Amino acid sequence: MSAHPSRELLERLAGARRVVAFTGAGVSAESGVPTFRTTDGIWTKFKPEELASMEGFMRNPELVWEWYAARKRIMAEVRPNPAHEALARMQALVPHMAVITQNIDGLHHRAGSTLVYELHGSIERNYCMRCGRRHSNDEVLRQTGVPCCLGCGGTVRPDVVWFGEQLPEEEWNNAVHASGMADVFFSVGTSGVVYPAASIPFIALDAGAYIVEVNPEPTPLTEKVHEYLQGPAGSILPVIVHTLDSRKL
Ligand code: BJW
Repeated sequence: MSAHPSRELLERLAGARRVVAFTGAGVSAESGVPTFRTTDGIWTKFKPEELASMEGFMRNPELVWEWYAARKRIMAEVRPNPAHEALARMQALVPHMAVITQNIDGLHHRAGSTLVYELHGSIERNYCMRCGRRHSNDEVLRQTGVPCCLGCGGTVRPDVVWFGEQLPEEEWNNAVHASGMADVFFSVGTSGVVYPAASIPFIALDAGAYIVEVNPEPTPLTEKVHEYLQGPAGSILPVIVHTLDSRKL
């Protein structure tokens, strides 16, 4: 195990036609966005079924909205970190690059990645549970408590995927397709325990991709990968991109 990319990885990247990066909360940790399952993660303080499920929302919508309003404010302030920036730069160095993210923070887009599949929705969107009308964060944060639809008065919820809910079909199908086509596949900053997203690296593995994991801690995927780069994504990914870039000069 190492924090430095192998010669094989660099050669495979230099020859790759399609590269995929699959990311989780760890890629945004160095931007100041809390992760879920690390020792100081969100789920050590809150129960997932209370905050990220329809049952929890129906039981206590005020509590769920209080949590999302706070996270919306945090995520509006944070900036992409060197890991997001490295992935955005990587797309200029390979013929085709897709980012598949479980994160709702929009930081890959903000760093400049252009092909991003958001499997768990977006903190920037909200919709009415009765009529489907979309509401901006400004519109919901201006209201106190549980926001109401400006059209029909129904209850508005964040456009994110809670436990027990299906992932957005088009994003999921695109992610599966991209993973099955990848020559090199990075799994970055995810504990790999939430399904169906956690099956994405295995689709790439079964299709013959070279699998690289970047994470300070091992995960259920670690023993299956071709290369495990142990450490923070904000240190490891820039080194890979810099080395790849200097080889192309
Ligand atoms: C760093 C780092 C640094 C730190 N650099 N790395 C058994 C029982 C009950 C349910 C199930 C079950 N088996 C399967 C299920 C279903 C369930 C599930 O998987 N549960 C498991 C937890 C057991 N899945 C679902 O319910 C999904 N839907 C579904 O299955 O639908 C089926 C269906 C079919 C037909 C009809 C209807 C339904 C939906 C899952 C939705 C997950 N939603 C959340 C919240 C999103 C909204 C929000 O954020 O508010 O998504 S939960 C949360 O976990 C969030 C994340 O995207 C997701 C994954 O977490 P992630 O990204 O991996 O973060 P962490 O914190 O776990 O890991 C961070 C990692 O980073 C760590 O490894 C660190 O080491 C590392 N790290 N610093 C690099 N600097």
